[in-house]
Amino acid sequence: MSYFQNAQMRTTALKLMGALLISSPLTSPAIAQAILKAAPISTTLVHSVSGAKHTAHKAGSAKIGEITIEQAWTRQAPPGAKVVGGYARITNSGKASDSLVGGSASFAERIEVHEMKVVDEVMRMAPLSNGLEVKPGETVELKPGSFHLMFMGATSPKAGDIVPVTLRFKNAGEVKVMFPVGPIGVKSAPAHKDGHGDHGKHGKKKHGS
Ligand SMILES: [Cu+2]
Repeated sequence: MSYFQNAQMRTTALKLMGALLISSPLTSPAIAQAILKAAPISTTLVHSVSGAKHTAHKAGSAKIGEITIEQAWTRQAPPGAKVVGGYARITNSGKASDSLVGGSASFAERIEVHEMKVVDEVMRMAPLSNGLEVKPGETVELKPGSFHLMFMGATSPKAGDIVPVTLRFKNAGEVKVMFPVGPIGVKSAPAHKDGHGDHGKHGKKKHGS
């Protein structure tokens, strides 16, 4: 019998190996990438649709205070582009308003929080100087064509990688979120589509604590 009881466990293990190897200075990034590629991204990254307890350690998810971040992602920039968008779903389960005001990432000079708005009948993006408010009990989606993070002066992350980003909230403070990176031009999260059929296969299994 195989050491790994099923494909899901094997996949998760591969992911962990890949992550460890990437963090090890002794290992070639190419080897780590090969291992990550061997693990189908769709089965492992995000099982975080519900259950805050379950989300804290998943790629794309994090929690700080009353703020929960889910389904964070970014994408590879087109060749030559120095800016790239970042997206996530942010929920405030507290009793006070909070605002996403910025953050930092090793691959970007700075992070701005942008909105899209129509100026002279043209959709343009503009920084939100006071940040993006998330009211008590509300969920705000950062997504293409709407609110988004803008990684400025960025060295593009590579499709298939998972990159650390620190998000800063006015009240809750800073939180690190791992952003899966999708291919150039994609309009939705690389690892997760609402309604995908994957949950049933491993819903009863533990995958991490
Ligand atoms: Cu923007």
